[in-house]
Amino acid sequence: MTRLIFLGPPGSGKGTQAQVLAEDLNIPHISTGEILRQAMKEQTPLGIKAQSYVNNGDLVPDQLVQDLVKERLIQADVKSGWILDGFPRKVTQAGFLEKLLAEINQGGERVVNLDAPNDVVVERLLARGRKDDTEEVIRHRLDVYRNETAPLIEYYRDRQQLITVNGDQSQEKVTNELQKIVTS
Ligand code: B4P
Repeated sequence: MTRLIFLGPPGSGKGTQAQVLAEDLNIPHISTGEILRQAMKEQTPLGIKAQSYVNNGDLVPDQLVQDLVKERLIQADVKSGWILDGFPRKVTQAGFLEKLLAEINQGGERVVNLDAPNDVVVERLLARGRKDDTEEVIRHRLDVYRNETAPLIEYYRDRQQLITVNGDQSQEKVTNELQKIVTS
């Protein structure tokens, strides 16, 4: 049973690696960023509320993402495991998740901290060129990461759930390391 959380700055490879690993393991890849972008595309009430935050590189309010994570984690397909990519992103969201997982009997999750230096992630994101991948928005997302998300590294280290992987390697090398971790 694999339950993994991917942490790391924007552009560190969370989404890229989570997708590969989830396919390998045949478990759902739950990306809050993807769910929000899909909702924005379809202009659902969630998408309309989220769009200015996502486009500016700000975190969407906790309540919105927490509701969507809760709804997703009670679906039948998560019984065989899951990979959470991009959630939690704040200590408040981590507290919410801890409580939720206890309620729905889904403990034992491990946390992968994918690390990569700022200049590397800026270059990758500029090359990708999503709507929120302009230089100004990327710099802002990195500030938000440092202030809001990086404290989760200590949070999960204290709970002995943290595994750090160097994201500044080829995609294949990172995938190999992650495959070793999930099979160990
Ligand atoms: P996300 O969708 O999570 O976006 P991200 O942090 O930029 O990372 P992503 O996973 O897409 O990119 P990756 O590193 O894989 O969030 C977007 C927005 O949604 C947030 O800013 C926020 O507004 C909102 N949001 C999401 N979750 C939220 C939450 N919990 N609370 C509040 N708001 C939330 O890949 C980047 C690029 O690098 C790709 O082009 C890839 O091909 C390349 N790449 C990856 N690995 C590489 C490697 N090893 N070598 C070379 N290139 C590589």
